[in-house]
Amino acid sequence: TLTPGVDAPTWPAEFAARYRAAGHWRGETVGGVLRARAAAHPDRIALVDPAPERRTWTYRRLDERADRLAAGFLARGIGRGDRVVVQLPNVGEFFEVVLALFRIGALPVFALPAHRETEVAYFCSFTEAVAYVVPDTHAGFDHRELATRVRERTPGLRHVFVAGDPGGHTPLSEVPCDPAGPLPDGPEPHELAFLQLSGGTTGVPKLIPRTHDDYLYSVRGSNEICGVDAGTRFLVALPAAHNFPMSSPGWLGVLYAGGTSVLCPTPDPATAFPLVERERITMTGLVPPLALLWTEAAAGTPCDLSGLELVLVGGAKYSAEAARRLEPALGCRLMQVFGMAEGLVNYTRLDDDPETVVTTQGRPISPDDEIRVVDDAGQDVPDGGSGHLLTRGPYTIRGYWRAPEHNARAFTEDGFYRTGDLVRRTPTGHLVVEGRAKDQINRGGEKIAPEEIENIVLAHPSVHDVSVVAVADAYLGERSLAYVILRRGAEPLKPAAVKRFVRERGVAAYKVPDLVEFVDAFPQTGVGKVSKKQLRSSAEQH
Ligand code: J2J
Repeated sequence: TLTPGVDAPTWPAEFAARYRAAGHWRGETVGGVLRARAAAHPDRIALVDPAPERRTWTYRRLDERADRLAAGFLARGIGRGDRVVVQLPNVGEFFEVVLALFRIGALPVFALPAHRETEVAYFCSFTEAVAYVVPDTHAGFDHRELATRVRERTPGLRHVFVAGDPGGHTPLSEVPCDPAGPLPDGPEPHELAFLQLSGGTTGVPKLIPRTHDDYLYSVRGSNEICGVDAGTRFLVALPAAHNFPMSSPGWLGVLYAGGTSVLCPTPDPATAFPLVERERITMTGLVPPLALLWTEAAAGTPCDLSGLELVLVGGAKYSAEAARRLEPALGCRLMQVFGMAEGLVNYTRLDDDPETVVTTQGRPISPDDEIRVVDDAGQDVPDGGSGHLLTRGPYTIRGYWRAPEHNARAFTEDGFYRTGDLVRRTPTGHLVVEGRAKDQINRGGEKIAPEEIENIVLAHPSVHDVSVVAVADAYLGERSLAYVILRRGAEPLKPAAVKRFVRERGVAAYKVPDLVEFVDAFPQTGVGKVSKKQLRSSAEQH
């Protein structure tokens, strides 16, 4: 399961050799990096979990905790190549667990705290996971009950570990043990480190296989661009399991540089601003709706935000008007980031002129990131024109995990990833995101695959057909609207009933349609297919 090229396509040998020769892939692993930092500066603070009472981890303690937890996982038969679905909020245990798994070469599968039964059961069965790690409760929701239901549906799942009160499951606190001897060899740098979730355009999310070599290159490159060093105090405001707060430059960048990550339980200004002051935060990453909230709340806050040096904003389009207001309001620098869990990450640069920072989404990390902007026929558009963004490079995957049919569509024959984003490239090589060709809704940075929700709504006995589309929203950028055609003779439904039906099927709350509208027919394309384009433009009248 760890052999690159077997469960997922990997880079052809000549590309791998080139990326090594260029010094991009340095033969490091995450477990090795933690070990090296713990040896170099054992007493520096790596991690702060401020709630409910403040806990800190030095580099030495984090390294030791990872070892003991790794030994405990091994003692329970979890080892190299095994998949473990990790669904933890921004708590210290998240770091202990994933660093222990990295160390033994077991693959975390990064679920988000918002995921529910339908998603988690799918991650567990599709990845043949042996274990699932949850908090007891989070944001008023009991994850132990969710774990019980997931376990009933997934016989292959051998363990459920709970951070906190375990209910009927195994307490995570019982897992760590003294390693009997040295731990067995960890993973090789070219092997998979974890499976990350794709935003998704299809009925089920695709899994993204990242290697230690490629991921650590993107992290190191991000650190250089963002100026992350041992003095950086980074606020993990977004869910730590998401690719953006993990690697752009994120908590992993901070760990790489020997700095300090501070976990933010929720990213609203009321929670985050006091932490920024108390923990002397220098850097954070936000999605555009949060950046708007922070910008608006800054004027009235009694909190001292003057330690903030840099705020990264990305995950969805950030309007130039909003971007212009951030620096004066927060008294720090803005950097736009346009990234994707599949790989390619673009940043504006600290020495870009202010107009470039507010009007573009940045340029790639690496000189070896290959960018193509093509028309519908796949032909390169002239410089400055808009088109589909294709990319290939030293930290962009060559295929999703166990998805050969989808890979044939999502990648070109010569290995370029079709991002589904529509962009324009400026003469300086900066990209401006102009739209999207993929069937996805970007709800303030949270991605929704309409097909996934349509499949759920279709299961309702009164529903004949459904189409889920994006509608513009001043705050979130986009919200979701479900156009529903009822069966002839069916009892009329209320929008709330459709929403409840989706929620009760067990999906993340952000995927429940914001709006539901009943129609007699969808606009048709020439070949009788539902025209999403027309639906979107009628949705724009809302
Ligand atoms: C417009 N669209 C954007 C931006 C992402 C850093 C930052 C973000 C992500 C992320 C990430 C955008 N403007 N600034 O992984 O490391 C949309 C695009 C893209 C998709 C990827 C990172 N930044 N997007 O958002 O895998 O459509 O990663 O293809 O969740 O988000 O989504 P995701």
